[in-house]
Amino acid sequence: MLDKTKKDWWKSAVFYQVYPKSFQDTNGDGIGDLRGVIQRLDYLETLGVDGIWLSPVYASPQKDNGYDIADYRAIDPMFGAMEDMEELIREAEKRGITIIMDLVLNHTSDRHRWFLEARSSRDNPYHDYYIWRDGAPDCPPNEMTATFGGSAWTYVPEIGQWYFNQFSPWQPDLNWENPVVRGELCEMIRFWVAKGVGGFRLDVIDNIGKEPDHGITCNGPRLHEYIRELRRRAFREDTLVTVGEAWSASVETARQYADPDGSELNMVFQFEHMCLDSGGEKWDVLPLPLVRLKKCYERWQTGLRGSGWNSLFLENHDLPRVVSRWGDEGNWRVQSAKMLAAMCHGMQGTPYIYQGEELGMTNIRLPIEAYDDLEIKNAYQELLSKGRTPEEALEAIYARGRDNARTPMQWTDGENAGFSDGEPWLPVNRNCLAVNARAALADPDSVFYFYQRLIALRKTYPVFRDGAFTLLDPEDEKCFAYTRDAGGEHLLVVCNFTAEELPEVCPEQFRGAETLLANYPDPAGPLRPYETRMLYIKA
Ligand code: TEU
Ligand code: CA
Repeated sequence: MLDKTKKDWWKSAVFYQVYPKSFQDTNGDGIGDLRGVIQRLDYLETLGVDGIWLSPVYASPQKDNGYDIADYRAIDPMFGAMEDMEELIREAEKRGITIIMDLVLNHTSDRHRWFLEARSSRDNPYHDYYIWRDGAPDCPPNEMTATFGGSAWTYVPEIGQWYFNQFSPWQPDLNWENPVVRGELCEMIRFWVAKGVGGFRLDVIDNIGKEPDHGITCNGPRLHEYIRELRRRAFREDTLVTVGEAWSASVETARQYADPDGSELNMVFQFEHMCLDSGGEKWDVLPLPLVRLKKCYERWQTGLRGSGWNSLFLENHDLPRVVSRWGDEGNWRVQSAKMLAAMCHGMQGTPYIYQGEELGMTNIRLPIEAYDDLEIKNAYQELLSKGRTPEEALEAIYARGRDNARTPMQWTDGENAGFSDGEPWLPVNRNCLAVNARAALADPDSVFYFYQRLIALRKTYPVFRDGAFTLLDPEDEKCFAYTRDAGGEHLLVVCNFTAEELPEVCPEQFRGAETLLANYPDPAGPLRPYETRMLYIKA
């Protein structure tokens, strides 16, 4: 177990993301709940993770599955009660698992009491909690568009003003320029710290310094000032984990967010590696350019060394399943899931496993009516209006839609995959007959045990945390190989990204080295389809 009283404990940790709506239902309403998370803590302890990043469980109308919060200090009845949350924190702690809550500070729900007050009159004390501009009903303040479709401005006829909503009209942006808002949010964070929460994942934190009049959303001029204020006032304890989600982060800005001087956050959660297989927008699906991926990782690995800290991940609740995306879910599901895991977990940073990733869960293909996500529904219409056929639009959604990651967790091969006794809110993937936790736990060669081993390795060999990264054969389009070196320890990670046999990659130094982990028996000679090897020597 990690010593979590140590300041940088999260550098040796592995986190697991729970998307509670899809994890485990315990009362038959088809929706996962907090008691379900409690029930599955033993499973997570077996996997070996040190913490759970829990997607939002706050009171919410669920327009964006809880990323639209109506009350930051209440648990949504759909997920349970405050007592369940407190029990989860306690029970997790007993198993060495820290609970990290999701903080959505950029916007609230349009049902939040602050917003209901704010929109009721221009003189209301809460009015200035949000961002308002005067204007005529047919003419929004500017052309900015919302992430989930339509204008970024919504008109409220009663007061003759527009409010700013970067994501959707149900998610009005908070006015961070108002110090009272910042104070409220800091107090709210302290409420959760007092309950024993061990840290926070900060949703779209790069957006809080926005300046809509200048079309600025990310990286606004006061962004880092606000984050430093949060650190001073809300994240007071050095041992709290803080993770900033920032789609816009570059290596340079990441050094600010995750400055080792501790003035802002512990680590960034950035997506550059997740955007390389798209064209102009996320629905433009391209094959993975492996050479670009390798160079992207190299830039981040070397660029943050000693001057920042990164998150390592291949999935979350907004992304498709990686085995379907970069692996081969049909022919080489198990091998490619393990290869991708080794590629990711061999690097410097803090790994995050998204629920079901440790089983090699795959994407799903549903009829358009069966999807729930507001982004998918909107994107489908937009793709059609841009001239794509319904088939083409659906293909893009099959490849990139967020509901790929949100199908119920596959626990067993039984009814509804053991997720629920009722009708699940989103269909279960039919491959649960083969892909499920019970089967994985019974099979020593499963993807699950490969992840378990990766987590254990990170705790055993300091080189995983500290080693300097060197990319081998940068121009090789099929194989991704790198080394890590620190304190006399040397690690080699080799990953065949194809179903072809490739020549062996083994620098002289690693001849005769110990194999820490591999996804085929007898790991030597040419690389078999999606083969991965982790070799280790200590001088
Ligand atoms: O996501 C940030 C974000 O920018 C996403 O909208 C992202 O662009 C999109 O999912 C890519 O398809 C965070 C949360 O992770 C996401 O679930 C929320 O919908 C969003 O913020 C708004 O809170
Ligand atoms: Ca339930």
